[in-house]
Amino acid sequence: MRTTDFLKIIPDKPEFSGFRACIVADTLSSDTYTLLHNLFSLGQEHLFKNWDSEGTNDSSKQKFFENISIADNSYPGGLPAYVTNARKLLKESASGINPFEKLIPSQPDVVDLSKFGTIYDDMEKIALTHLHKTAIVLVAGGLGERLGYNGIKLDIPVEVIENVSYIAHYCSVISAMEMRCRKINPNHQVPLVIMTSQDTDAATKRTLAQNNYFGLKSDQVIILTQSLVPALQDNDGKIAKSGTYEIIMKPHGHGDIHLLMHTSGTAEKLLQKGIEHFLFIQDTNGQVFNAAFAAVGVSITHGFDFNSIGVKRIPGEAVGALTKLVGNGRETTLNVEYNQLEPLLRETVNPEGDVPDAEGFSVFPGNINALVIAVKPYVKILKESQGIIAEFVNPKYADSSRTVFSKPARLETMMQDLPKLFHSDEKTGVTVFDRVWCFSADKNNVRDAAKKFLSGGPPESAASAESDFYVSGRMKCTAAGIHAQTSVQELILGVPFIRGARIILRPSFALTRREVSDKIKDVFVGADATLILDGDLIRLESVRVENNAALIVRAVPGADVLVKNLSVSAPGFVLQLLTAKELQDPETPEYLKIRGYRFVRNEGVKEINITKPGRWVVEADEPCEFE
Ligand code: UGB
Repeated sequence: MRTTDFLKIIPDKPEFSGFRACIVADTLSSDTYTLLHNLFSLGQEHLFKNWDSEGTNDSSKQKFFENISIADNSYPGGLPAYVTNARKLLKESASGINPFEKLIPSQPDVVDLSKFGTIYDDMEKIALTHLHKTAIVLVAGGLGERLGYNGIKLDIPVEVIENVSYIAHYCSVISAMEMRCRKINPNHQVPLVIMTSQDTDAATKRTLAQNNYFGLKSDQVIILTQSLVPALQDNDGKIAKSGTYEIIMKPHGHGDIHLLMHTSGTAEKLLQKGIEHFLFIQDTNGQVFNAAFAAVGVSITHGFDFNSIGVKRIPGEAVGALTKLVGNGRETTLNVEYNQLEPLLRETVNPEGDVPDAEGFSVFPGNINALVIAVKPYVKILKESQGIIAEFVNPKYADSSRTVFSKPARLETMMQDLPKLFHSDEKTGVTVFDRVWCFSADKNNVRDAAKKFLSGGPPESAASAESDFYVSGRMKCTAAGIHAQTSVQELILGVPFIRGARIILRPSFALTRREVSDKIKDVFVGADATLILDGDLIRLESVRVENNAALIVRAVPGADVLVKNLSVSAPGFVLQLLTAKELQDPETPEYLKIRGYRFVRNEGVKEINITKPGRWVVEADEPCEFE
């Protein structure tokens, strides 16, 4: 378009004179002209009001064009598509259209794996044969500000005995998966896709590089970065500004993962490479892999194209509810956000809303955003939707006229909403696990966590996540016949921490519940004792780790280590509360402050490190190699 033609669409009003002058004198690229033309056609001329003439604030103008071009390029169909989608959704919202109109909610059908047993083990066994067809997708665009941690949440330690971070833990699971794939393909790499955001991208890349990708190869880690979307100031979808040259940008939500899996071609590429299931996980859930493999087994046996790992949920809890919705000629199981569930239930099936059962739980399991998605139908849905999954808008209206916003809104999307685009031949399912076994996130700072605990909800803080991490370690061992003692619950800064045996079975040692029982016989771990096992060929027979003592066994791949007839009793790791001074002290690491304690290592920690492959027996102090 020529400048003279373009000028015709800019209103000939004083408030646009600066912009007109700027355009005449400028040498904008043809892409920018197209974008400008689109913005004017979309009624976004307010963006150019009161611009200075050429020569004044030119760098701000330049920045404006850069930002708006990024927003245009990041969204399939560009800003015209974004604004068109926004107008439709804003209109529906303003007219109070109920997204659940004519839908009747009921308890979803679930596969119940909340108890261990043969079926549980069978599901894990099936998943083990499928590891080479599984890839991990980690959404990590959120910052840790809400929990008082000024860094990426992936860097927070899951536990502070050995300070293993969430990302290190997840990568060690991937290495362990690869180890088990070696029989099929010695060079197999399990793909890891990480979604970052502007807030987390640089720090995530830095942490990976500084730690040599935690043992993975850099080319198996695919990083996709989500962009912000323009905020909207009114029902007409006008893009909101915060100054003459700044547009307000806001996060689009974790559903962006689907957009990026599509636009980057990652989903399609991994399908071509033989990946059949994606396992979607969040940034801070240390227990997710306890359940994830059994869930993959369920997806395979039940033919689920979308399988949500579900947990028992307390009515009103801020966790999405997995709900069967029947109506409009269809029956689907979807995530209904907790704030939508209550009115939906009241209007349809129960005027009392979401009521607790005899055990205090809702009949609608909680969605923890741990999802198993079959890749083939996924790629099909992505192509159909361009990766834009069930966007919604949630404007805060200034009054009942629903015409004025009290603050700018934006379109949002959630990863768990993918089944909203499913056809009748795609199958969704829910697999319910014991909550502590599969989910304990780190989302809240100590003060908020203590409040949540007081009001009867899960605290979801660093301390409760670590406490639950150990609880799940004890569950794993108890199910394998090990005596793992539990002790009292103590409140640390108002957050519950359950004392008991701290058993950390690194993924290298066991990925499935069955692997634990195959490797450990006649073992006792006392309250406040610590047992850490790291190595795929370690076995324990007749071992006692007395109260407060600690035993760590590490072995390199190929080291077949039998630890037997061993008893450890000297004090190992001791939990020490931070003092009020330490809590205030800028020198105290934030990852400790968000917990309120540290573990102090004593000399009595018994550590067995086998650094050479071979067959080893450890009975007394010295490891002994034989054969
Ligand atoms: N995340 C991103 O990667 N990008 C984003 O733009 C936003 C988040 P939150 P949320 O499991 O407890 C969800 O913020 O959205 C990542 C469900 O809606 O912790 O409040 C972020 O880094 C809810 O139904 O969760 O709530 C993190 O890894 C319930 O299931 C992940 O997305 C709840 O999660 C989740 O982000 C839950």
